[in-house]
Amino acid sequence: MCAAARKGRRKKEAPAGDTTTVESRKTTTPGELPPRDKLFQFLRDMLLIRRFEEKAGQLYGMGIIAGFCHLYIGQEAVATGVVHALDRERDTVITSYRDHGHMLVCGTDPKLVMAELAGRITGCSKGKGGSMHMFDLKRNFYGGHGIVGAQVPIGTGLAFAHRYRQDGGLCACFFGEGAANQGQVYEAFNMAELWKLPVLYVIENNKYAMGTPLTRATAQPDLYRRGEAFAIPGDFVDGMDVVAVYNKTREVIPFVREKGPFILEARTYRYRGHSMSDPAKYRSREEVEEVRKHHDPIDQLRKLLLEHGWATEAELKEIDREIRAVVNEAARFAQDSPEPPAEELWTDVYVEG
Ligand SMILES: Cc1ncc(C[n+]2csc(CCOP(=O)(O)OP(=O)(O)O)c2C)c(N)n1
Repeated sequence: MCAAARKGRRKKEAPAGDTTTVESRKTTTPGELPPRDKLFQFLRDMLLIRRFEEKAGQLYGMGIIAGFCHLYIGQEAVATGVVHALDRERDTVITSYRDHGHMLVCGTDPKLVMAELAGRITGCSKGKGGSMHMFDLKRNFYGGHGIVGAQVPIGTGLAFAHRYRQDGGLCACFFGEGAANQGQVYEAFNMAELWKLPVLYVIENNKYAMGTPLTRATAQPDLYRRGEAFAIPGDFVDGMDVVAVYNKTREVIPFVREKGPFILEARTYRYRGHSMSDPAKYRSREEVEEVRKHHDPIDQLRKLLLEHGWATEAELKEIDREIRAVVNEAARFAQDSPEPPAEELWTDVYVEG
């Protein structure tokens, strides 16, 4: 039986037309508005990610951060909207190498994240993981994975652990639209549905897998339908609208806890290249500018707060100033911290003998 036929499990069909293009993305916010305080938390977290990533980009340019570094600028609403809808005491989070934003919104101290990026001993992985391999057990954040798609079976395993321990938790497992073409993803989907595991698969469709646009690599671009062969329901959301992401995640979470996996495709966009070494020549400057100008997640939330009279321009500027201070402090902390000593070469690493 296909997912569409399962009572209570299928969602509305995608609207006609190519809903995956930036142009056709809706900018209105469906559902009820969360309370004002919540909206301010969204703003703070999205700004923290934005300013943090901008600073990381600068430090990379100065040679203070080296190696791989994938920035999350443009995608802030996805991690923020999803993580705020979770129960942070019990739910787990796992993602790819584009992980700084998820960690920050999970509550890891920005100082520890920046120090990790700079390869310092004070970093959350003692400076030995770097940008792609961060971890924070206390905050139920399970990485940070450099192998495309690897976090999907691992996240499914986390969901199995929730079920096995009967702790009521779920795993929010984030991956990109490029990873959605990987074979291991479908093995994981099959088991997740077979065992009705509490896992929310969040596909962050940012339109490009390195330099390859979605439409060149994917025969069926409605990624939220990728679970149909396994009877896993799905839906999509405007990933540039934090309220929409939050509301949609809250809506599907009871289903995930009680009945099993769900695929949420968040249609978003990354403003920077794939990594710091990518000049992003495969798309036009105008394309990026169009999204920045009309769909930026932070600008949209600011506008919403102003329109409702819930914030003044001065308050918004003050929040930005505070966040910049936090990020500057994190950068100072990272630069002032020492590198790991030579003995650390042999600790916390797996060496096959
Ligand atoms: C198994 C594997 N194949 C290839 C790569 C090289 N690689 C790194 S990122 C990437 C693109 C992934 O794109 P997507 O899943 O859409 O995530 P995004 O980078 O857009 O967040 C590729 C092919 C890898 N790290 N692992």
